[in-house]
Amino acid sequence: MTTAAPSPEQIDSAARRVLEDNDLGTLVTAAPHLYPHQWSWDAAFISVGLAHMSVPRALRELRTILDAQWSTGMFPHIVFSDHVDYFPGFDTWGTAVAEARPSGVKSSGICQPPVHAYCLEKVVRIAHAGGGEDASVADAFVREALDPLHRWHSWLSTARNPGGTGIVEIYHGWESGMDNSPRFDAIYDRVEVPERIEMDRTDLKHADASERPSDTEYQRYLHLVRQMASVAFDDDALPSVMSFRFGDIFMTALLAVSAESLARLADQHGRADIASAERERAAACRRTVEGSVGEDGLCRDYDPIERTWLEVPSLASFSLLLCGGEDQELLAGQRSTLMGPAWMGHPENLYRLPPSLSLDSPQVRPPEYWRGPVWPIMNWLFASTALDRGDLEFAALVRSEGLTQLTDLKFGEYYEPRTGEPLGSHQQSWSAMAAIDWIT
Ligand code: 9WN
Repeated sequence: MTTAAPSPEQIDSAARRVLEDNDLGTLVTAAPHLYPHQWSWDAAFISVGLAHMSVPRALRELRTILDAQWSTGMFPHIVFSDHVDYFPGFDTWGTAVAEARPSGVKSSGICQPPVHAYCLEKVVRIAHAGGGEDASVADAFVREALDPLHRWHSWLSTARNPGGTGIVEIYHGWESGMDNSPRFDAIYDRVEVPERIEMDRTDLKHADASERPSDTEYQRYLHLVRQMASVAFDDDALPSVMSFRFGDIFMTALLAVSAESLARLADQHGRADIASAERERAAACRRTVEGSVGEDGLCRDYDPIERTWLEVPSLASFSLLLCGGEDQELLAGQRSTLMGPAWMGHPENLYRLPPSLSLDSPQVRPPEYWRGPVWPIMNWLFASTALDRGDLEFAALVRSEGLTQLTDLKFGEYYEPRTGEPLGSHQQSWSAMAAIDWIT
């Protein structure tokens, strides 16, 4: 006897339960065991899910991000809760010595992709659709958040643009959010770890080793943290000490997306100064993303040391679909490649969803993390930005396939593209958020 698939109502209520269970009051953990703290871009996405449940709670989540902002403008990638079962924790990060860190907040010392203003705009729309008190608290929050968000974007455009290319530069794969994607392989090969660093891989207690980065990769990750700590996380000093420097085209596209959102929010609140600066930023980032497109029509990351483009097709190669651009042919080309037989339409795929890597890629290694699996949050992001650009067909396809994938009610962090097996953490908050936003 086959059991009926859960209804949208059942998926929605299971997803809401995930956010409730992971809620520590001022922050929702990215996942119950594997990630017991607040992650920056996770939290932004999660706030959209929370807004469907309680607008004040969604704003509280975003407030925790703002409270953790460094004096430089950076939003740190982790705000630590009191949980100790996570490595590397606050002490290992060494950010106690970072002058820019607000003293009352324990955080890591790197950033993650800038999706905050984009998600805040979604929260505001949900609040306004509800009206009443929700709309006025959301508006009051926006008025307070405009300057911090503007400083965050400006930091990305200055401190993280040391070579003036306009491509957001990162100093750790964790900053990209796509940690062990083959995008970074050539750059990680330059990272030499002089002596073995003591590690406590708490992650391997909560996820299968075959789905996580290797020990060799983790040694490099930790070495980079040490390099940053050696200069007390000082932005000016980082470019000269870091052995990992990478021009991230996906981050650049997301900066365009968020800058556009921030410009609209600023307009709504009479802040023409921020609106015009953010609109300029968005246009410049979009031009940079367009300019990264190679002969195959895909976006490329940049190696700021060798000053060359990096030709490693991955989900990030479709960054133009996130931010849009002037050249409609380029956009149409990326859309058709992504939907085609090497990517979403691969004959071995269980669902027509955008994978982190093509199953035809020489570097593909599902079930490993960002080397092939399908990520529900990426499904949501690509569907949501497609909808914003008016591509209803793409958005509807990904929503429908993405929801079917989530009928297992596991809310996997990522999924095996061929079998649909949930991988990494289960009850992952941002996967639950995708379901809530799609259904509600
Ligand atoms: C390191 C929390 C985070 C996501 C990242 C994802 C993974 C952490 C890890 O989990 O990264 O930051 O330990 O693997 O790659 O995108 O924000 O969900």
